Amino acid sequence: MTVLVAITGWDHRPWLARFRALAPGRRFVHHTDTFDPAEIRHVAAWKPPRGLIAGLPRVAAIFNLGAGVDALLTDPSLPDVPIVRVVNPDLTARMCEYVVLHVLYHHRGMNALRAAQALRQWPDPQQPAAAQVRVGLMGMGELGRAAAAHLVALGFQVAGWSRRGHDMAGVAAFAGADGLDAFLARTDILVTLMPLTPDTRHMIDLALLRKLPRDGALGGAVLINPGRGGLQVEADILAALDAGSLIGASLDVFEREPLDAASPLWAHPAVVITPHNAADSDPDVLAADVLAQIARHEAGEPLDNVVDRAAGY
Ligand code: NDP
Ligand code: OXD
Repeated sequence: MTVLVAITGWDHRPWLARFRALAPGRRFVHHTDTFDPAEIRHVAAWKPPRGLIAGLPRVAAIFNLGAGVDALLTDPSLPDVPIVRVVNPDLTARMCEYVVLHVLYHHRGMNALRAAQALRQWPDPQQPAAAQVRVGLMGMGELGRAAAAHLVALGFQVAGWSRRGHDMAGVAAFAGADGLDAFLARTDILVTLMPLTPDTRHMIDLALLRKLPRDGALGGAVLINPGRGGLQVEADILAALDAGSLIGASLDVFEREPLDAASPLWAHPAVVITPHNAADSDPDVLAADVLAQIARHEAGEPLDNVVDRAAGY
């Protein structure tokens, strides 16, 4: 059966090329090509046009080409078929690189050091040890747990907060609304790796950021968000930076992407901006996973990494 590749926002051509190279006996079409909707059983999708998948009468499964399914789930017409998301060591390793890079960047006071360099100054900052710094991960799923393991190995005090709690050696566990304030009160560097759902939308607001400590080893709190822009209220991040609830931030994702050229975040000296590339989906790696799962599905075997649609992730 034909596989529909429905990608917007990314270049779809490397995906099509990779799929065709790996499965020359199968037909792959992009959603802008001419095809019969009834020939499609499987869809490989990233931000597909709304209503497109509802128009495929024989669709049996959707393969989301990223880890987060929030964009897909905003389509109210999406048929009730399994949605598979990306869980892959390559994607996980990329996210771990991002988290470690930015935790170390703020831990080592790089914003201040870069500013001093620009002025040809030779400052004498007090550098705390990693063991004095408390990192807190909101979201302890595939990516949060892997990042936590790297941070533990570097010697940071690491805690995780999640919906149902977790059990990971060396990482303090906090769960649900009851555990949130205690988690925030012990967090100098907050890393948000939650999915965007109705429960998590705009959770990173001024009220939450005010609960981060100001007396930690870094002299204040830092936010690192490689999760989703919809988790944060950008005006509140700016207000928290102004008020001293935050001393720095690294943001990979934004409420609207690309970030508006007029956003004050661009020029803020305490903010590092990256263009939603914390963990890119690499077609050379991930197309093979999709094809393997399609083959299993056609053989009547269960799919892996199926999204819980009620939970939204
Ligand atoms: P998982 O589904 O494996 O983990 C999600 C975690 O978030 C779980 O620990 C879950 O709790 C927790 N969570 C969900 N809802 C809530 C809630 N309401 N309150 C508290 N905790 C909650 O996702 P991944 O780790 O694979 O990915 C996380 C996110 O990272 C993706 O959804 C995506 O948005 C983002 N991402 C960003 C990329 C980028 O390039 N910037 C690349 C890849 C992913 P529990 O364990 O209890 O279920
Ligand atoms: C993802 C992403 O969810 O790239 O995988 O944002």
